[in-house]
Amino acid sequence: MHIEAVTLRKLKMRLKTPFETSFGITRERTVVLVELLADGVTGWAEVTTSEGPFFNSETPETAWLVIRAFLAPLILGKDLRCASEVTQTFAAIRGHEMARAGIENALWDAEAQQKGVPLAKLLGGTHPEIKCGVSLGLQASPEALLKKVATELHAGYQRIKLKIKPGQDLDFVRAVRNSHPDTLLSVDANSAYTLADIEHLKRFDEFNLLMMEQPLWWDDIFNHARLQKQLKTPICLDESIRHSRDTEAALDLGAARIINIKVGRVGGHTSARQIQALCLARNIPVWCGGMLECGIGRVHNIAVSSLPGYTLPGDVSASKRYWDEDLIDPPVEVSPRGTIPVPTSPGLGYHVRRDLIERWTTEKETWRAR
Ligand code: OSB
Ligand code: MG
Repeated sequence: MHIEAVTLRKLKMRLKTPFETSFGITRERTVVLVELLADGVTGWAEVTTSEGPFFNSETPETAWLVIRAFLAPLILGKDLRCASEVTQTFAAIRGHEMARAGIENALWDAEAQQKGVPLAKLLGGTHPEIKCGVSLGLQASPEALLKKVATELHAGYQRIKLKIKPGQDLDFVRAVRNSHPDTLLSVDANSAYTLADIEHLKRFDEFNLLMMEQPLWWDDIFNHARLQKQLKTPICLDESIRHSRDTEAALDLGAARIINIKVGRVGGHTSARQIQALCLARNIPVWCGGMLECGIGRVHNIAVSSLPGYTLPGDVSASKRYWDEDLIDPPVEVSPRGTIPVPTSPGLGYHVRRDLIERWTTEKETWRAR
């Protein structure tokens, strides 16, 4: 693959409803898209940064800077045998996983198109459809939350994840569990607790939860191992897993029994596959997390979720839960059984809506091979 050009765009996209986590409220997403031209084919990917450095340390602006100053110059005019080779090209770059993933994943789309295969197949996907769950943001009251849960279960979603934080946790979870005794239910704290809360966190054991996601510090593994020893509920790590070595450390220490794989957080498809392979070999269930992506990131997530070992419903759900209009055609739709079919046409398998992308672009920069 000869890399001819890289274009970055920033788009503002208003969410249909604000999404609140323990680290803040998102009303409008700043979506960063990568458009990469290689051998006449255009690959697309999304840089999945949050609006500020509150999920991990990256932001749309840090990713833009790192791509402009360091990543794009390393690949422009170069020839790569395949997308995964870029991990060696980028080996000197420390951190900035989401920036790296934006470039690498666009290369994967381009490679899939060039080879005439679906991205899911190129990644090693085997499932014809993926299982879908939803992530529900913090709500004003247990009653409001119960209404949301009912809507999503009615739509067919197979697992409900509730965001929690101190002061908005046990009562909310209890209300949902009492109304839905058999639903696959999990909670996600996005690092809102500390080890001082250990007695409090133990109280979640009574709800028969599928997992508790990232209760402690965003960059911690060791203290999660201390906590897991005291909990019956399986811990799932999200924020603190950046690559397969983190995963190995977490599993060896007993810090988690389930791993959330986000293709941006771990630096791209190659790293995501290493984590998937490691967990599969150790019989650790994985699932694909979300970052409120537009259609382009969402479709990469569908492909990722089709690999062996993704046995739990993920946070990949329908476009219409987030957007009035999505950047792909058709939008991502979920069946009444709570599944999404894995595309079988080459590349992403959805049409990218350039018209909308152009209309909503607020910033754009292109770098070409000289
Ligand atoms: O921790 O999984 C998370 C959204 C933004 C940042 C972090 C997280 C989330 C979600 C939403 O839970 C998942 C989604 O629906 O995209
Ligand atoms: Mg999470």
